[in-house]
Amino acid sequence: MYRLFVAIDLPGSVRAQLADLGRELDGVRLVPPDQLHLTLRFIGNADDECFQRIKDSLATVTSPPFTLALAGVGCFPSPRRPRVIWAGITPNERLTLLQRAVEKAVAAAGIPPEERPFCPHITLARLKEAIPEGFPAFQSRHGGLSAEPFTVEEFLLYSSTLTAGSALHRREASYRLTG
Ligand code: 2AM
Repeated sequence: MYRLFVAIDLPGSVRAQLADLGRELDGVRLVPPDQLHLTLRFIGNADDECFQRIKDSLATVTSPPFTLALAGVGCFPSPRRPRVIWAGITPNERLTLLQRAVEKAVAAAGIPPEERPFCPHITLARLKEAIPEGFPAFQSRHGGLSAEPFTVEEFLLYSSTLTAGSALHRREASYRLTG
């Protein structure tokens, strides 16, 4: 059984910038730098046959490469009961189109549609308890966060294995963006 999600990976320089950012936060569980990613679609559990269907269906997705820029930091699901702290993404039509194409491909593989709207973000940290005291100051410091823009040239199918308190992500397939 696999626990799957589709994501965009980040260049090392962007990971490093986000890791530096995370270090400003106390009392949170930081996402390890090598696991920082932008989720396009969380799929969840899939057996071998379903995994294969998803893997094949994603290969039909087409998109040209495009540039992404990060902007701002925030928390989900609400400032009063936050669970994660994230870095935001500047609105990007190509990203929206890619996410829709991924959604379509996943649906074609027999996965029920995602009901929640797509809110592109990169999770930096998960909260153990309340929001850290320094968060409002952190948020105003990084309201205009602009890690260097980067080109997205592929997206990936990942499996995630839950271990005590963390998750191991494994690249199952990668898909080049061309055109
Ligand atoms: P996140 O980006 O907010 O951390 C792998 O678990 C990825 O899928 C994570 O990046 C996670 O969100 C995202 N995801 C979305 N919905 C999820 C869910 N219901 N359970 C676990 N992960 C989910």
